[in-house]
Amino acid sequence: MHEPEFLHGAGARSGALLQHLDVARHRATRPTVTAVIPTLNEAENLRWLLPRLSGVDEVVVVDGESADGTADVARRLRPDAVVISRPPTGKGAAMRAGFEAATSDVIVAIDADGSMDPREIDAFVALICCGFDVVKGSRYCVGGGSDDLTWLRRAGNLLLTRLANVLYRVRWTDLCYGYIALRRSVVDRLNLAADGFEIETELCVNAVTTGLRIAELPSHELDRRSGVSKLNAGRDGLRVLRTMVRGRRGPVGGARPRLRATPAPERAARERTALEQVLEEASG
Ligand SMILES: Nc1nc2c(ncn2[C@@H]2O[C@H](COP(=O)(O)OP(=O)(O)OP(=O)(O)O)[C@@H](O)[C@H]2O)c(=O)[nH]1
Ligand SMILES: [Mg+2]
Repeated sequence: MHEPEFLHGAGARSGALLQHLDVARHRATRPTVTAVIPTLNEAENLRWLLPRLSGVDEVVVVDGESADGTADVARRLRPDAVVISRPPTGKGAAMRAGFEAATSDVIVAIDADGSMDPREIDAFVALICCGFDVVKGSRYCVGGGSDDLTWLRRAGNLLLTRLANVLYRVRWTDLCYGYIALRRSVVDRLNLAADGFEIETELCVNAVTTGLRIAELPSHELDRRSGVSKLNAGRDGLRVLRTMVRGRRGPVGGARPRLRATPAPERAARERTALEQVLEEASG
C-alpha cells in the first residue's frame, strides 16, 4: 500500500499537487485484507466465524493439530482458505506462522472462538488507511467493552497496561487483547519471536520501539461461543510481564515518526509552489 508523501515528511517535488491528487485516488482504493486465525479445537466456533468473513480477501487458519476436526471444517466452509497445521505450541507461534503465510496488504488477527466481532474489521482497516501501521483493539477505551473478562483477568490486564504505559511512554487502555490489524509490510520490522499469549504484547511494544504508528480502536469482546479457554491467567500474565520488561531494553520511540512530519508552514509553502507551477503550466 502506498502512503501519502506528507506522512513521511519527504520533500515535495514539482507536480506535488498532482501527486497528492493521486494519493486521494489511492485512498479510495480498498487495500486487500487477510484474516489470520489461530485455532485449537475450535470447529464449532469456526462454523459461526467463517461465514461472517466473506468481506476479507484471504483467510489463513493456523491449526494446532486440533482433535475436533477444526482444519476440515475450515476447508469445507472456506475452500479458498490457507490452512496450516502446526504443533500446539501456543497462540504466538501460530500467529507468526499465519503472518508469514498472509499475502494481503493488511493483516487482521482474529480469534476463532467468536469473541471478536468480524463486523469491526472495516474500522480496523479504515485506520490503517489513515496512515497507522498497527491498530490495536481496546475493550476499555470509550465505546469498547467485554462480556467475557473475569475480574482476575481484568485486574491483571489493567496492571500490565499501566506498566506498559510507564515503560513505553504510551497511553494505551488495553494491552492483552488479540484483535489487532497491521500492515503486512511492517511484520519483519516487528521481530516477533513469542510463542504464547504474550504475542500481542510483543507486537505492541516492538511496534513502539521500532517507531511504528499505533492507534487504539474501541472493540467489544463477546463471550467465547463454545469450548474452553487455553489461557492461564497466572502463567500467561508472567510471560506478558517478562516480554514487556525484556523489550524495554531498546530505545523508546526515539525515531518514532509523527503522522505529519513536515511542519505545517513548510508544507503549505511547498504546496503553494506546486500549485503555482501547475497554474503556470496550464496558462502557458
Ligand atoms: N494454533 C493454535 N491456536 C491456539 C493455541 N492456543 C490458543 N489458540 C487459539 O488462540 C485463540 C485465543 O485463545 P483463547 O483460548 O480464546 O484465549 P482467550 O481469548 O484469552 O480466552 P477466552 O477469553 O476464555 O476465550 C483461539 O482462537 C485459540 O483457539 C495453540 O497452541 N495453537
Ligand atoms: Mg478467546
